[in-house]
Amino acid sequence: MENVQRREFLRRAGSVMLAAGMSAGAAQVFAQSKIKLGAKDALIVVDVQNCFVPGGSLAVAKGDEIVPLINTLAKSFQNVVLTQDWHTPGHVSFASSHAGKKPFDAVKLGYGDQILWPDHCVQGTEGANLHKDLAIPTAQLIIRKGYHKDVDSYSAFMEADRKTKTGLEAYLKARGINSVYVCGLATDFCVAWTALDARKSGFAATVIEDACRGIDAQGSLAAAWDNMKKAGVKRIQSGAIV
Ligand code: VGL
Ligand code: ZN
Repeated sequence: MENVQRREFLRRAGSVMLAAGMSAGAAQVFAQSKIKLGAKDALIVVDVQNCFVPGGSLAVAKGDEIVPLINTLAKSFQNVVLTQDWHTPGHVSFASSHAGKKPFDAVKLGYGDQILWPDHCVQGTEGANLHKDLAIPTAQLIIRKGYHKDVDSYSAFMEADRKTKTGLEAYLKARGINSVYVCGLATDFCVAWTALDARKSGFAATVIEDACRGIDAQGSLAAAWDNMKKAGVKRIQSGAIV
């Protein structure tokens, strides 16, 4: 390029950048800046259990893919809580507990509509164990949920009767935590309900989308994102953190 042409090119490139509201330097900083995490933030790793990964009884497609990413994410947090779906044998959420019903049918229970699932995450079984590659030695609390035989609990905060608390809210508040980041399985059930209840309890809530996988039964994934958006749940990718 000749000098005059070159100067003209640079002048135009510069005005494009200014039109976008950024200097070249600012654009670079913007691309690289990560969310600042501290003592008031917690990562909640939802239900990364054998039953929910390929080979399990309620397998979420590609559910195993998120395990290494979650291990990496956890290193950025001072506070990490793990959850385990932890059902009794013959749990009310199992299709096998309802004569004539099959998995993914819906029934009306005392507390509302319940989707019926294959038997999964029965207390003390291999299927209920955390995935063997989940490696988060710094995790401070494992909260179990869904252990009342007649009540399900997708949410890590509140059972499906919408009255019975798991204790997670009080635990987090007692520790001065005001913002939770949620990842794990499944996006449209336990992750979404946990994030929604976090908002109801007054926490800032963010779902790390690529560190989750969904079940997506009858449009449930799109509906979950819609509900979360309306409730003020933020949606980010892991690159905003790591
Ligand atoms: C879940 C269905 C039934 C979940 C748990 O972890 O998302 N989904 N139980
Ligand atoms: Zn369950």
